[in-house]
Order: sequence, then C-alpha cells, then structure tokens
Amino acid sequence: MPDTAITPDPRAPYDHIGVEERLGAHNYRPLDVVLARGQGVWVWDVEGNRYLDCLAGYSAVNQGHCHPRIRAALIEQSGRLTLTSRAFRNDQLAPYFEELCALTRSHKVLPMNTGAEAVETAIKAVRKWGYEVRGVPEGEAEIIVCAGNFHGRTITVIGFSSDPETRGGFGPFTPGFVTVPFGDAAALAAAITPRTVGVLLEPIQGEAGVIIPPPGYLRAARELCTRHGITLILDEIQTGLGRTGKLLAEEHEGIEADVTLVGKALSGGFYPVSAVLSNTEVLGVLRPGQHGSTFGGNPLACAVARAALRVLVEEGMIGNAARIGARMLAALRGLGAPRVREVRGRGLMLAVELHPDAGGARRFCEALRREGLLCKDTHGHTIRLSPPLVITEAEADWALERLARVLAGPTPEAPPPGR
Ligand code: IF1
Repeated sequence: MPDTAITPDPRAPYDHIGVEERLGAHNYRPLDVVLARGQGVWVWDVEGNRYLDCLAGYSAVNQGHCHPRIRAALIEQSGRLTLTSRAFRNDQLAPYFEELCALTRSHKVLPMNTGAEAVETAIKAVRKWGYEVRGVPEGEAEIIVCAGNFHGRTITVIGFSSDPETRGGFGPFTPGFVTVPFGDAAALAAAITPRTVGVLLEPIQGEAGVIIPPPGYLRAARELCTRHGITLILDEIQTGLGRTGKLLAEEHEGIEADVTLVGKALSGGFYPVSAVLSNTEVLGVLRPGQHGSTFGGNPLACAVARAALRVLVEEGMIGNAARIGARMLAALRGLGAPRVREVRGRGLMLAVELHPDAGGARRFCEALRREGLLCKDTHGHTIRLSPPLVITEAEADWALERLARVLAGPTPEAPPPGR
C-alpha cells in the first residue's frame, strides 16, 4: 500500500466510479483510482492514498502538479481578463509571442488550444503554402506521415493513423496523406513527389511506445525536406518542452523544423494551450478570416503559458529531465528482469516493453498502482513512464524500487475486465 496518507475526504462515500461509468461515455478505461489532489510528482486519491504520477498527464504536467508560480499567474490573470476573442487585442498576447518565439527561435506563431488543433492548423497552413509558394496544383497537396504515428483524435488526423483502434469506424477520411515506415529515410525519400508539401513526424513516437528513430533519421528528414523544398513539420506536443532532456527533441539531432507544434506542458497542465511555431513564409499564407479559434491566444492562456515556460527554464527542469532520465533508463535496463523485452527512453520519456508472454502491461500497471505508482500501458505490452520533470533523485529511486519489485516479482493477476 502507498505510504503517506492525508486526511480522508469526507465525500469519500460518494460513488465516483459508479457515477462516472453510468453517466460518462466509455472512451477511456482508466485505472480505478480517483484522484483529488496533486503537488509536484505526487497525487492523492479521495481516500488519502499517495501516488507518484509517472504519466504527468501524458507530458502535460512537466512542471509538476499545481506548480505555484503557474497557479499564481492563472489566478492573477483570471481576476483581470480571461477572454476577448481575437476580434480585439489583449495585453498578454504580444509578450507571450515574444517569449515563446525567443525561446524556440521561431519567427511566427499561431496560438491554438489543443494539440490536435495545432496539428490541423499546420496541415491547413502547409497545404496552402504548397499551393501558393511551391506551386502544387490546388487540391493535390500530399503530406507524408509515418506508420505508428499519433497526432490527435480529429477526423483528418485519425485518417492518417495506422492504428485500427484510433481510426476504426470513423471514416470516410481526409485524402492527401502518404504513409511511410517510421525511421526509414530511404522510404521517406522515395515517397516525395512534386505534390508533396510536407513531412509530419513525431521526433519520438510516444503513443507507439516511445519509439526512437535510428540516429541520423531526423537529420536525414531535414536534409530531404531542404533539398526538395518541402516543409518539415515536427509534432513536439509530447516530446517538446523538456520532456526528452532538451527544450525540443529536434535538438538531439541539431536540426530545426520548418513548423514545430507544441502543446500539453505549454500550460503546465493548467489549461489547454497549443501553438504552431514557424516562419512568415508558411504562416504568412493564412490571412484574416482564413483561420481562427474562439479561445486561441486568449489572455488567460497566454499568461499561464508565459509562467509555464518561465518555470520550465528558470527552475532547471530540462537539465533535470536529462539527468534523472538517464539515471532511470540505466536502472531499468540494469534490472535484467526476464519479462522485460526492451527499455527505451530519452530524458524522462521512457518505456518498458514486456515480452508478450508476460500477460500484458495493464496488469503490471494495476500492480504498480497498488505499490503507489501511477503509469499507463500502451499497445498492450508497453509501460510508459513519463513523470513530471521536477522529479528528484530520491523520488526516482522510490519509483525505481517499486518498478523493480513489480517487474521482477510474480506475475500479477489479470486486471478486472474492462467495463
Ligand atoms: C488521448 C495518446 C499520448 C500527442 C501528440 C498531438 C496530440 C497528442 C504527439 C493531440 C495527444 C494524448 C491524447 C490522449 C492521450 C495522449 C496520448 F495516448 F493518445 F497518444 F500522449 F501519447 N500530438 N496525446 O501525444 O493533443 O489534442 O490531445 O491536446 O487522446 O487519449 P491533444
């Protein structure tokens, strides 16, 4: 059982799970833990049990739960001005643009809300750029994507997913996407045609199970896009903002994308904030009235994002991710647990892939929950580990001790059947 408890919540008798299951759509199968409070890497459930959060909101809580400086910015701005629409200007937008562009070395930014919206926005801009700048015949633009990708849940985006779970039953889909194997530069080169306007990649495929491409692949993609005059679009919504031990994962290969997408931790988990980062040539094709969003660039989002970026840098979270991530990767690899097929990771974006005969990763996530560690399985046999970047050595050792116990211990009983 997890160690430190807090005063149980008097509402504990409330049937959180029963009501959620009865009234909510079943588009998730969450662990049966009802969280009520979070601080740093720790979260507490309604019974007062403490857990170390090894998912961090799928890398949206890189700065740790309820970071006080981001919360202060949220509270302060929420008392001044929260939403004006972009029909008018607001006093948070320009400073946010300046700070975001300076940090990411971008020349132009288009503010959106969710990651999927940023991906959709990039697709619109790059297609239009293709027609107006590259001279591709209208309506014929092609964007190359990779098998195993995850870029969001909208119809266009799932249309180029290769995962039957993600796309099954939702057609018809948007045309204009060509799929190549991830990590294969020759296949990427062969897929480029005069109608190609861009290549959309995750620097590391998160949902696919933290799939790291061969060294040099991102550089090869960069060189191919430069040579053919097409745009390299990097989806850093999960890999960005310190997760892999660099501000952006592209830095591991010393390249710069033409279009970079960020989201999730851009708000430290306080608010949906995303952004398309690029240059005038690409984003300049979007003229007034051709794209927008009710909440995109709202002053509350800008104030929160400004604080989230500030603490990420000022509190050394990026370097900590590199340091603690390397420590965890080495320790997990050193376990030598027979049921572990591979341990993958860069910075604090880690994954433990189990052999299929281990019985599936879900049962190990359930067992880890009972030990006080919250993590998520993906694609059946892989346990993803992505704690907040503020994790200390001691907290990482606390997590590793439990991971070692569960991964090397007896096979946990099968999880309860999905509802
Ligand atoms: C779910 C996955 C992770 C993303 C990348 C765009 C988006 C995401 C690389 C869209 C979002 C989230 C979505 C959430 C679970 C989570 C996820 F398992 F689905 F794939 F992180 F790996 N690009 N990922 O990872 O951003 O619109 O959600 O803000 O849909 O279950 P969003």
